[in-house]
Amino acid sequence: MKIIRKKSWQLNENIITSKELFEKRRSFIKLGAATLVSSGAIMELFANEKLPTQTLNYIKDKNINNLKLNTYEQITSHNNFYEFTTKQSAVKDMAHTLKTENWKVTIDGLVEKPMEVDLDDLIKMFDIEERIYRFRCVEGWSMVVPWNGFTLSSLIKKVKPLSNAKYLRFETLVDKDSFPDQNRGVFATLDYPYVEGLRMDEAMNDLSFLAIGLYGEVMPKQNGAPIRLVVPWKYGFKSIKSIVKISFVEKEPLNTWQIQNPKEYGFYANVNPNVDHPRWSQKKERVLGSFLKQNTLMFNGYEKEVASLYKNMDLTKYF
Ligand SMILES: Nc1nc2c(c(=O)[nH]1)N[C@H]1C(S)=C(S)[C@@H](COP(=O)(O)O)O[C@H]1N2
Ligand SMILES: [Mo]
Repeated sequence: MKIIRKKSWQLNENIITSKELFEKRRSFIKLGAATLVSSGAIMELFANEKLPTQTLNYIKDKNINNLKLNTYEQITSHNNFYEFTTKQSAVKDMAHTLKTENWKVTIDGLVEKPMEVDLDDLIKMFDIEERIYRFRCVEGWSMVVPWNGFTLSSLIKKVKPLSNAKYLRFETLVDKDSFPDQNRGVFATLDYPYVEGLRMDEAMNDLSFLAIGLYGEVMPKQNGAPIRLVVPWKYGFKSIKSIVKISFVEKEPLNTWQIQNPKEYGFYANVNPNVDHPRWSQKKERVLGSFLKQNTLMFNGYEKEVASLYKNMDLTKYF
């Protein structure tokens, strides 16, 4: 029986994948029930089979706002991930081609301690917590997700930015074997890599989060495995998936959607019901799984936490 090597961010139990359990169980059934009940280890094996297995160990969010969570099924079946396809319902079944083994993250630019680090080692540096956040896509749909991960600020403190580091720039993996749209040359939907950015004070805000899982499970591929950004007061496109590089820079980076269509998308992309998208209203949103629309909240409901970041800015100009 193969037992996966324990990582500090996993439960202190022997974790056995469901496939291995299934095969073990089948061979035990062949042996017969008498042999089965005699062993404590086997009973443990069955106890472990309660699926889905929770693989992450984390500090729970108290959910003081009483947000109603979307289901795992909803969160993992309606996705924007253009590296696969622009069809939200199709990402789920295509995402298996994303190769997340031996994932490395490069942290470079204006920092005292640049590094290229294995994701497993990076994760070990931080306490994993749960964050239950609203998530609002610029297209007008939304959801509530229990993410697992660590604050971006805790990572920033580790690498010690230099005083001239004013922005962070993030990049998604480029790999033609992982992502079919990157294999389409001039017919690709976007210029890759997908790029996003944050101002230093935005990145240091306690809400800015690097997620490695959701619902206590490692990040599903369609949601941006193995590590993605979550910035809950901004439109979803800021929350870049499958990150391989974080660079500390002096100038405001150009993000993918600004490059793609600067009249419609800017750098800030704060959720704002009072500033319409040029082609549609942003006043309302449809929560995944609901029939009726609900009002969109200023800064997606995080006004208290982030409004001060923008106090002297004209939010119709810096959209
Ligand atoms: N690399 C990459 N990151 C991305 C995207 C993408 O196409 N590629 N789409 C963005 C958009 S528009 C949204 S709404 C969210 C969707 O995240 P979800 O699929 O987990 O809901 O991911 C964002 N991050
Ligand atoms: Mo989006």
